[in-house]
Amino acid sequence: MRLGICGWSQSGKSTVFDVLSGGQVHDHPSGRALTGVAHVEDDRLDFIASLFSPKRVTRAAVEYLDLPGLVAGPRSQEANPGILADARQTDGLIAVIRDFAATTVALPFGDIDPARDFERLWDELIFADLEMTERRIDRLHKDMKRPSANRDDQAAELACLLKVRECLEETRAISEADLGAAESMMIRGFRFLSEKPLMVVLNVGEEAAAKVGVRAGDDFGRPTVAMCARLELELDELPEDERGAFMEEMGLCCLAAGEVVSEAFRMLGLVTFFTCNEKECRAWTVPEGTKAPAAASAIHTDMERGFIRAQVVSFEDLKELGSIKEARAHGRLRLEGKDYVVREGDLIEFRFNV
Ligand SMILES: Nc1nc2c(ncn2[C@@H]2O[C@H](COP(=O)(O)OP(=O)(O)OP(=O)(O)O)[C@@H](O)[C@H]2O)c(=O)[nH]1
Ligand SMILES: [Mg+2]
Repeated sequence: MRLGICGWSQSGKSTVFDVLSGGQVHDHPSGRALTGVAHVEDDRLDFIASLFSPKRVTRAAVEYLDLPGLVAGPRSQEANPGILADARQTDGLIAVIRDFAATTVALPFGDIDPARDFERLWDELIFADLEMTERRIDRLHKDMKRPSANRDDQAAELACLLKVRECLEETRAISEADLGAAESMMIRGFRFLSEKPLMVVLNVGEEAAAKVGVRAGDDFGRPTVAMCARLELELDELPEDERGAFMEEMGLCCLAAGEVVSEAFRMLGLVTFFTCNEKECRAWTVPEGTKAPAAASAIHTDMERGFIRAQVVSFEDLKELGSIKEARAHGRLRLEGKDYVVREGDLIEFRFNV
């Protein structure tokens, strides 16, 4: 899974990136996108590992892309589509919106107004998509003037892109363009930005740090997590035994980084399941609705081909009963067939035959 971190310049994107990717990178080259991989902290995996004492614990991995800041003002329409081109190669976007008032950090629009900043960011995404659509429409018009063996395909693509353009011109997401299944397939290769799952990290100042966490009923109409990115980064750098006292001093009740990852998984429609034996305990992510054999193929394709059954226990049952043995004794260890849909938190042992 790959998530792009985007937003206006100086909104705190690189700081959020450092928090999410565990602060491994300290040098953010200006004007270039930077990639970092983070392993998702998960208490459930730690609990399961404590039961099996495996040699290795492997966490789910997320790749983050720290994008250069979008520019406001006259240069925006020429500069921003280029900056956003990298953002197309992601599965979803995290928009970092500034809500901290440091006088030393420049404000692209002169003042702090998260709702406006989000709206303008959305306009930039739409504009970049629109520009790409228009380029393709022009190309098709030109190509269609010449004889061609695939005229029908060209005409179908043109009709589809005209619908897309109409939608974008009204600053609506492409998902609202009312496209049929074949049309949706046709435009998949464009990797439109306004079609991607999008969430917001509201980067709040130190004085509002106590209010971090998930926000419902937000201003943005998107899943939103409030975070004081700079403070969380400072906390990451402290020895573990000093964190509690520092958090108390700053009035920080909890950390938001974990919430961002959970919200991102939710918005992408991903579920996490676990496998564990004496060798390795591991977290895997698959799209919601994945059936057991396809989940097994995430581990090894042979396991899908030779799939016989899945032995499943939910994390809640395992936690409550404390061991696989007790789960079995209470009938909570289920044997599921090839139509079983994997659920969030399942611990699965695949039985297969190759
Ligand atoms: N006071 C305060 N400063 C912050 C906070 N988050 C980020 N900053 C500061 O704001 C400045 C910009 O942060 P970056 O994370 O580099 O912002 P960016 O969005 O990556 O900037 P560009 O890549 O240049 O667009 C840095 O000096 C940060 O220390 C915050 O929550 N509070
Ligand atoms: Mg940056």
